[in-house]
Amino acid sequence: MILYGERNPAPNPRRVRIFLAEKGIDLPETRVSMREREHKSPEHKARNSLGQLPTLELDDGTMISESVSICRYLEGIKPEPSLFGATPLEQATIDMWIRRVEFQLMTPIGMYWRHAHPFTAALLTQHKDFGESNRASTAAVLGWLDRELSDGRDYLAGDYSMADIVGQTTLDFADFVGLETPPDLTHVAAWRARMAARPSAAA
Ligand SMILES: N[C@@H](CCC(=O)N[C@@H](CS)C(=O)NCC(=O)O)C(=O)O
Repeated sequence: MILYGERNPAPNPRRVRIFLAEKGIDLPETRVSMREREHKSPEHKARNSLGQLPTLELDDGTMISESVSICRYLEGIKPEPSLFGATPLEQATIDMWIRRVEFQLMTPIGMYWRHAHPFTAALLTQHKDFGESNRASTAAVLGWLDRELSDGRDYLAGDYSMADIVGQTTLDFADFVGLETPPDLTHVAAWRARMAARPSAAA
């Protein structure tokens, strides 16, 4: 297998690296430089027609994109330790939290990055007012997340899972773009500290 990815702060390839570290799977990443726009090259678009990272190439040449889908595949071939849940309820709860993080949290952070951040200004026509509006949207979702975590649970979906990896990478990327978690959100801060203490956080 060949894993195509990019260094931090790119959050989606990092999800897979953290997952691999947690699973104890040794799969080095082949870098596709986003700075050099290699992810939009014909060579990479032949792997992933969206020109995005990460992409996993299987030994028979099959390509899998989407970070969560890549991790689901890897979970299938190495089920332990389980990061997508064992029972139907665990699996549904983890899936619910992955979707909530992606739709509720990653969406405004991604829109801020695309429409308000100077690093992306050369890549698209920015709608600055819309971009800036995502600062308040992100803050509102973080407040909701803090209330969710105030019930005393250590992880988003029960035990540590893929949902936490998606959340961790999303909020670390939010820090990078300038949407830091407000310090008064103590439950989110404690949950993030739990993730940051795991050796996989270095991925
Ligand atoms: N939903 C995809 C998102 C992939 C994605 O947006 N990756 C970024 C790098 S972190 C990328 O390739 N951005 C370039 C683009 O979207 O054109 C996933 O989870 O893998």
